[in-house]
Amino acid sequence: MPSANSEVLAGDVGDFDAVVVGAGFAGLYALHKLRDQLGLSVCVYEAGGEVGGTWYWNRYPGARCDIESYCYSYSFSDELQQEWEWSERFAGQPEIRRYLNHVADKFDLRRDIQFDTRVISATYHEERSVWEVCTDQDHRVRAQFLVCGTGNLSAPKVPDFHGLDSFAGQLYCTSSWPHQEVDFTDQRVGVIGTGSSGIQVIPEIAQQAAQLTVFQRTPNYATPLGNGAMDPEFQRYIKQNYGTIRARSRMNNTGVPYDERVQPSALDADPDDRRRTYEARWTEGGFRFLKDAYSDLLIDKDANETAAAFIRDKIRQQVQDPKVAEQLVPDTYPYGTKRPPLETNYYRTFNRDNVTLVDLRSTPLLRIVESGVETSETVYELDSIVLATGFDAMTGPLLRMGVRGRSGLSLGRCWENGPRTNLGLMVDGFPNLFVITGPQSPSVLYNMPLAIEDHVDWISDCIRYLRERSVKTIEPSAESVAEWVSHTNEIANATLMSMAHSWYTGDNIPGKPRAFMVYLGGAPRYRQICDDIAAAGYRGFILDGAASAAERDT
Ligand code: NA7
Repeated sequence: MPSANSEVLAGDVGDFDAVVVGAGFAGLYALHKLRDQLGLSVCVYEAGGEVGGTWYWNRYPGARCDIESYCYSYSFSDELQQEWEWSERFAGQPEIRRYLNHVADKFDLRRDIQFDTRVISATYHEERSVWEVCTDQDHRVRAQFLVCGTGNLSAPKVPDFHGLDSFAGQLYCTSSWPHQEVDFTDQRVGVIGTGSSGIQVIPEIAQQAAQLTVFQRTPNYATPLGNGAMDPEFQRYIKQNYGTIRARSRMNNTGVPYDERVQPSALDADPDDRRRTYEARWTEGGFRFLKDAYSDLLIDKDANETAAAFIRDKIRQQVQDPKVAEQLVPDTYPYGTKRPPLETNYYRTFNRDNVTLVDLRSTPLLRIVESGVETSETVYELDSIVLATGFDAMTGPLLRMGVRGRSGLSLGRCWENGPRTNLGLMVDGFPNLFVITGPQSPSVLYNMPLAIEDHVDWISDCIRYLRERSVKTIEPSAESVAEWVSHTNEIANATLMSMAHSWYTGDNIPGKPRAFMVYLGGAPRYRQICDDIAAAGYRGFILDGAASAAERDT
């Protein structure tokens, strides 16, 4: 069996059953599942120098997950669950990376991963029903199955600020932070961007820099993360009850075993009760404020406004300067329709003498100059600029990979008006191409490790089904894709979620087609749909060029 270990020289690497792209949470589990449980020969390509994916690249100070770590972790191995100890409720990036390295060691994954190697093209050859994958290290490899574990937030957006190259100081991106520690002591630092990454990095840099200038275009609704040391008693409880906890997590739309106290309507609640509910969820932290209070917050604008108003008041209470507070208060879109960041000391950071907020809505950023950032008002002289400007989310990582399906059709052409998938897992015209947590699946609105496990399990079951029947190819029918796209749009349109300009809709990337890219029907319902389709012999899919057994029988 060929191997993809680092001894492999550039050139023709040979034939595999499956090529997996990416060695983050998704790629690691896909390798384990396909190689160790299905017995396939698997080659993994990873652009980073180690395992970790998102958690390899986003190593900026303050980077941390915002789903509780005992949930934001694999569930597939009870031994792994039992042996790993989380030190904090919400683990920081170094700890998550240590965890993923532990997983790679435990399951002996590295020997089949080619690091520092980026896939630059993947072409489907119809006559042989194989994918040919080429890398920037001149590897060429063929496989029956191509499994993309490329992540949803792995293609950084670097805004084309006029003059960016002219900046004489240091330029950093949160999404590709240097490996060596960055020391901002005595520096004048500018951070551009106040999404989740900016909101995590700003309080950290503020503690070190001589002067921090935050350039904010759109204020966010950030609620407290509620982090702290992991309570040993709670850790013991989790380990004793992991099975139940995971089962409950999987039945929750966020993938976390919240207490199921969510009430139907914020509007029906007595205002005092509602305030107490919001106060309690605020204090408890995590996504409880959004997901565990009232179920109409993302459906009814007036209901949403009750939560938004509560958060605005909280921002005003935390920020001493009323003018700065007003600039930090979001008022142009409903709460939760941009990915809501969770914060630790973010708003209070603006009370520090060394921190200045620049409101880019009233004084737009004109250009980057040699000495810093020029807005319509002035030039901010800086030693370092940190870009926390986000990602070409969901579709970006796939479209940058140069994928071509039947008849040489590029994925970019196929998705020129937005992503088109069945279940967010497969694309018509691209046989045997599987996307883990792809667009139009619950993905980023569910707990990612569980979303990944669900998808990898489905993919693995599908491949097993094909192999047992000597079926060479599977792809969704054009009709099933059209139905899924319209189903996902219909659900999204019944919510407030498209009302903001966000990476959920592609609005953050100039020229990107607008489409809501996450399935909003909830992970439990979604999982049931996926299971039903598989149980019906892959209804809606074409096997070896013919409709699935279920459709032939009807
Ligand atoms: P986000 O959430 O997309 O945030 C990017 C931030 O950068 C946001 O405040 C943007 O303002 C700002 N931005 C982007 N382009 C510009 C330009 N050209 N000028 C000024 N400001 C700009 O990315 P994050 O990395 O913070 O978070 C991504 C996800 O990673 C997060 O949701 C978690 O799931 C993990 P805007 O809002 O567009 O006005």
